[in-house]
Amino acid sequence: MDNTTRLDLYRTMVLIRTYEDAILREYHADKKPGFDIGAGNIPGEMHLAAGQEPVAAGVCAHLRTDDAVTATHRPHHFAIAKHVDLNKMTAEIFGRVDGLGRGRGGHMHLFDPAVHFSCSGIIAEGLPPALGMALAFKRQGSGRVAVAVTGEGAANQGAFHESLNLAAVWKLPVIFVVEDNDWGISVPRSASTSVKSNATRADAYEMPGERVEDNAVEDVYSAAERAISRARQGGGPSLIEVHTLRLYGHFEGDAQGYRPELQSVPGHDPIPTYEDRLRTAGILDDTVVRSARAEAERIVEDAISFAKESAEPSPTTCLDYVFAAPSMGRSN
Ligand SMILES: Cc1ncc(C[n+]2csc(CCOP(=O)(O)OP(=O)(O)O)c2C)c(N)n1
Repeated sequence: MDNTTRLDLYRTMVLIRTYEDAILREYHADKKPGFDIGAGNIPGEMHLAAGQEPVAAGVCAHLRTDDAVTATHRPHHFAIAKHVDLNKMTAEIFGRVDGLGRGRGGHMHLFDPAVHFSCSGIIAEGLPPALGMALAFKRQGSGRVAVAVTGEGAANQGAFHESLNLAAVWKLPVIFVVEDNDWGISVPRSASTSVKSNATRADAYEMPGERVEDNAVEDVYSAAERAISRARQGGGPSLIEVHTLRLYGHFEGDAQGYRPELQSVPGHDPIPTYEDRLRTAGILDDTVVRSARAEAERIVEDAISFAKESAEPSPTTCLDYVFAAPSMGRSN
């Protein structure tokens, strides 16, 4: 891997963390004094991906604009790494008219057709649509690929297994990316999952499966390179599981009393860890760190200002874009 790629990975991770921390501040700012989940500029649940940056940065570094990503209820890191329009994404999170979905979807429902990105609050929901897109890509002979992201909790759902099976049968250009952050809300992986590695499950469907153990962005990058180039060349699906780290709660407001290992988290934060590595290798110094952080701050501040300046949707438009059969709502 060349040094330009290493620095790009670092900058992507810094941008993601800067964004998540800014959303964290904005989310809590007007929910005081008591935590009121429905109050403020960003009402509703918020699932942040701080700590999981290596997964998105390492995978998306190989993607083209016309490749597709279907992400999860914890989508910001993949959206940023896939170059979703950050201004429109932030306006969507704030529920404003200039949002990707005109402010109707919120942070779990970000759709950006310009870069083929989507996500959903329904876990494992993104896998079947990724297969559909991959089938179209294969028929077009375009070399495009679809990446379907899921948490390790969602990897116990039927949709996950059905999707792996069909992708293997049809030899589709799809890459399943499992983010194993050890927890499905408050349920530890050991209480929900029969296998130590989802790579084993890939074996069962006779597709390559790889587990990256250490949340290291360069290892994710290498695993993704193998899987994505294989898919582009007609080799079919693969699975990559990354043992990653959810640095914050399942959702904002989660007290995490169930999670004793949190005390040891600072030593495992992937960004300072990577920063140290690059410093030791002589690739990064204080100047680069400062400029990466300043650039990220500028981009994120612009996005948040854009969102705040955008209007809230008018209540008179609340039924616009709602699809219903003509007879619905009629008594006859
Ligand atoms: C079909 C469905 N069942 C249950 C839920 C409620 N739910 C939201 S997140 C979550 C846990 C997801 O855990 P995991 O897949 O490991 O992802 P993580 O939150 O750790 O990123 C559950 C059960 C849901 N959104 N959709």
